Amino acid sequence: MTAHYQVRDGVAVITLDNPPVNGLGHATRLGIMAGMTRALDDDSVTAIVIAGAGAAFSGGADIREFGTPMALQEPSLQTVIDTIEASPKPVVAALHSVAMGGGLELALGCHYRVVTKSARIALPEVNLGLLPGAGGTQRLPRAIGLEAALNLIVSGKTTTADAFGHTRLVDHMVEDNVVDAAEKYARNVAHSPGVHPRLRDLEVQHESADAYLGYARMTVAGAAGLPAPLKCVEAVAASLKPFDQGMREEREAFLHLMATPHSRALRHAFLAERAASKIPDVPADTPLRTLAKVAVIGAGTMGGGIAMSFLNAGIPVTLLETKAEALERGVATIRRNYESTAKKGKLSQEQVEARMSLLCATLSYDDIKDADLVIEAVFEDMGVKKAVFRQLDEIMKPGAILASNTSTLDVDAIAAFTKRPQDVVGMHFFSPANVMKLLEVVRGKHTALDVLATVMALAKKIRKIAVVSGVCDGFIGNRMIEQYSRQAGFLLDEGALPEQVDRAIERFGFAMGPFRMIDMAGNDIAWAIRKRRAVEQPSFNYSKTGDLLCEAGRFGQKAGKGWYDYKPGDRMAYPSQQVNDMIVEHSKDLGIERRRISDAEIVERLVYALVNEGALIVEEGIASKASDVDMVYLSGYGFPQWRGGPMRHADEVGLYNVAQSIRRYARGYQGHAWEVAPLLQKLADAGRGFND
Ligand code: T1G
Repeated sequence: MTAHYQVRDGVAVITLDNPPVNGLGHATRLGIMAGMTRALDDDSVTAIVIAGAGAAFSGGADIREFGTPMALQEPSLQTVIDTIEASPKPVVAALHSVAMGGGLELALGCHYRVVTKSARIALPEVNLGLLPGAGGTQRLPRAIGLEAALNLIVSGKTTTADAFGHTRLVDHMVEDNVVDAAEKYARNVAHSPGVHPRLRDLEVQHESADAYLGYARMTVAGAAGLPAPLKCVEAVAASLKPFDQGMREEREAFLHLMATPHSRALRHAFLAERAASKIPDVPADTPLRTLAKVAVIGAGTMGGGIAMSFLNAGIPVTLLETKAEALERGVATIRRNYESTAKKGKLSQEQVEARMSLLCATLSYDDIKDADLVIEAVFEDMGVKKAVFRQLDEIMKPGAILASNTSTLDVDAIAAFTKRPQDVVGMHFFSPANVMKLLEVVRGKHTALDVLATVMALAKKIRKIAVVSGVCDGFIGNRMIEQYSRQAGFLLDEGALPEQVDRAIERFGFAMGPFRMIDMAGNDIAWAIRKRRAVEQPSFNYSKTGDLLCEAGRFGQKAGKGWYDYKPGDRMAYPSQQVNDMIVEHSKDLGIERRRISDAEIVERLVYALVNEGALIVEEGIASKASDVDMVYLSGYGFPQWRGGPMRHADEVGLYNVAQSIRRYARGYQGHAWEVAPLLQKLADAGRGFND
């Protein structure tokens, strides 16, 4: 059982001890119940304190238990809380650091709460497609009021305890030593007359509840088709009813949400994000290299954005350029970005100056030689990379990590330009690098384990979601997006138009469809990749429509025209008659009789192109697990969070069905592009999923 029991001067202290965040798994719930039984049976015990060992009071129900019989196994969290609330002896919660989800609900079931000011408080279940399922929607409104509780529950946001100092959520606030304070508080109330206060006995007051709740329903109605936010509103609304009725309504809604695909996907994404930082063959206790000083080579869009990622985390950066005007332009862009953020009120002027003060700009390699990490973000050309890495090999101190921001080039080939390939790694940021969460960490065949461990720890510090990729063309994300874009082009040949393809996949949940996306990134970039591919892999063909577009100078937003037309100062994408006529004409040239293509087929062909390539990537060991592929698409390519990523989505559809659909498309136009990946077939035959 993962809870300890100790009696100190008449006060029983039950300490949750289930690292890393005292998740309220079955063993912990058993431990609390055992402690409560001992305390209630012991006449020498006059009061009870519940505390958390280590870094948290409790991070809530144990998410790893969800979807298993243990999640609802008695004693359920509900039973534990009911036992606490019914105790004739006062129970005092000692909240420090983190009290979230079921952890906060456990505290709400106690008679009193002693809290450290800085404790992080949240009911974040909505982020998992759920709602607080152990009384939070009923007790929190009684503790802090209907509106404050609804805002906390629907937003899932974290606040600190000092925001609730004046409410029934907090009976006593301390700076630290919360357990001692709670024990003292417990002794004081142990002999207070009458029954001990229970939040369930309070009434929720609101002068115009119906109007307020009507407004709340309206504001969450458009939550991207997600059921949880509205269910949260309804459950909180039930707190205006008798307590037991409200509890029944909360329970029913919780069990319903637990069974939705949205929640399964969001819980998967939560665990996948944390699993991505674990590299199977890199021990968790691998010593990290020092990382105090960072240098970035190249002050262009990527270099500037990368530098900002470090400055935002308070890490000093030396930015190196070869030409003075490029360097000045780069520094000015960084300042301008911070100033515009400050104008939006998201940064103070002091913070802008503090970050700029961490930036040092130079034209001399000499100024970066003692950096612990140098990231080159120079022109995407192997010749240029070779010159840079040869220079770095000469001047950088021993043990410095040499990273390339390359998005397509072979990291092993780059490492071979140096005499220290073990110190070379890829750090593929996504533009804009100071905004996008995804960082592909590309491990070369010689990259040292401590280099990987150091870069993964650094990624967390600069708030990136790092996913390790092996060396291949396009690593994980871009290799998959190439198949996705290929299918998008073939769909145009057969009968679809850009706006139909984009609309279909955006209805599926993507932030942006393939044609709007490439218009923003630049059609000439895709054109260059197709030209390179035509030389390297002639059999790897594409629709010619993309080339026709570029030959007409339609490079995208930057050219004022691409797949769509654009108006100056307006980022709206307007369907282009000229492009649509070109597409129809091209089908005629191919001798294809255009057909009506359903949105369902569009979505399947785009998404299964990702899934199938993702399966090959996992099978080749380029990604160590399918959930890493999901994290790349959730954090870097606008895949809908509530579908959990392409591999998770395929699991939800059923790999048997995915394989069948792929085989159907293999019999169609450009069917040679479809061949069911062996891993996908193997799992389908075994009735399993990628993320089992
Ligand atoms: N269950 C199991 N493991 C958890 C966990 C949880 N609730 N929360 C965190 N972990 C693990 C995480 O996987 C990682 O593991 C490690 O802890 C550190 O996490 C009935 C149904 C608590 C603020 O949604 O927000 O209660 O990778 O890297 O940045 O109504 O974790 O080390 O093996 O995030 O310091 C509701 C989710 C659950 C809180 C700590 N609770 N957790 O942040 O560390 S549902 C949540 C967080 C529920 C009830 C309902 C954060 C944190 P590993 P970390 P961190």
